[in-house]
Amino acid sequence: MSAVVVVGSQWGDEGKGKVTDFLARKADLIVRYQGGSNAGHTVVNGDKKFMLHLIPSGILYPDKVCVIGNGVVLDLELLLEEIDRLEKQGVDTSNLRISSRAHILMPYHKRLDELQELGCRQLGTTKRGIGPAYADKIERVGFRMIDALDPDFPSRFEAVVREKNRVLETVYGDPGYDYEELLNRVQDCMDRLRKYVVDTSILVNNAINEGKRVLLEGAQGTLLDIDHGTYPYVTSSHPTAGGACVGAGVGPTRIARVLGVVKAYTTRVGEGPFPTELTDEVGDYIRARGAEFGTTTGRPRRCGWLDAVILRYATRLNGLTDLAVTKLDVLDDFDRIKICVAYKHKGKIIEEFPESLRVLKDCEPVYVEVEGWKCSLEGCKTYEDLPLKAQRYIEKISELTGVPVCLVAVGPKRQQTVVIK
Ligand code: 2SA
Ligand code: GDP
Ligand code: MG
Repeated sequence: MSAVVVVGSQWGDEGKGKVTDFLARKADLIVRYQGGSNAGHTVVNGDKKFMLHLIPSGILYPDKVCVIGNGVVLDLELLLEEIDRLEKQGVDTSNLRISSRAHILMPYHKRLDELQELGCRQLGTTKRGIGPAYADKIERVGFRMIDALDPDFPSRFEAVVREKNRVLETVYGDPGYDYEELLNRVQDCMDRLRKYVVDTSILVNNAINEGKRVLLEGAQGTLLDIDHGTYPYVTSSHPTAGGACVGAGVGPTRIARVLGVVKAYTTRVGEGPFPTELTDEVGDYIRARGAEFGTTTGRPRRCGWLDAVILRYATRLNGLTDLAVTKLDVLDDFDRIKICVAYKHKGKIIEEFPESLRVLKDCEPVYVEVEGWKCSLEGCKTYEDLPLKAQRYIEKISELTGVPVCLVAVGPKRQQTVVIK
């Protein structure tokens, strides 16, 4: 049994791309299990930087099979752009496999997302069509990859496009789509993509049965989960570990470990409450030092101190067995660093992450302070290389969550990763 889930423990952008790329060197198969081109996973190898949106972060290794699982919603044109961009950067993408059950994210999903964001919904989405695509999947009017290869596809598609046009015109005054043109766009993409399409659940389960090492890579993070996140300020999929089983087509008994990726502080893009947010110059400093801007949209990320209430919540929901702490180097210059250990709400101490957004919005963080290490971690290669105060910060995270830390990232590059034995 050798599948490991890599999951975001906060609001996304914890460095899952970097951690997955690092772990992928010892894996055989890497699977993305949910989300779509809203995700932005950055991998830095040498002096080359790769932004991945749909393709798993194992793709930089030519000998690894990279799978886009059934839980992903696929923007076909953006996927082809991503494949072309990687090939231009010298990355071999021939080991990519796409689930025949993955749903297609159509141009009208993006248009609807944009229009909804202009209206009453304003969640701060990436406008990549994610909500409307998952809504169609649940409403059972979506199209899977296998459906787009079926001879009946044109007629089914025509009926759906007609209905989408009716909604676009009547609700939003939008001209809608020419069906023939849209069909051609989808079919052109499918002509290029069909060679990658397989039943990926068979592939992944066979790999596990053969004792191969499988990584299941999440996108976004625990607090953006449609069920467990800060609803409605969430994405429309399940970034949590449970989503890995559904989105990759494997049973829970096949999961050996769940690795929570934890940024050494907290960030969030989009709207919604954020108890430890720093709207002052400290927050601005972290944003600048950590280059906290959206990988997909370029939006500035909101920044704040580490929040252990969130980490305990993520530990429970995902059944975390290990942690990877990233971006520790961003805190290099602080004299003192704060960690939120509980919330105070109307004079009462709260230790569990509240389900009511009204309560969460009014929660004040209760902080403990630790001393900063005040030196550069950039060149640290082993745990012993880390200054004692940095080691203490890592140990504090372990103590507050009850989960051991197995990796620490001290810079964006692959080699700037410390393994804790
Ligand atoms: P959506 O587009 O429907 O999934 O948006 C709903 C909420 O989910 C948030 N979300 C994200 N949060 C952090 N990172 C994401 N990926 C990009 C990145 C984001 C970017 O890597 O930086 O470039 O802006 C991501 N994707 C979705 C989103 O902000 C909404 O709060
Ligand atoms: P993901 O969505 O979880 O994969 O994270 P993103 O790629 O959106 O954002 C993380 C950013 O931090 C990327 O630009 C990474 O290159 C960068 N990064 C990852 N780990 C580290 C680290 O340890 N230190 C620094 N300084 N940057 C890091
Ligand atoms: Mg990201």
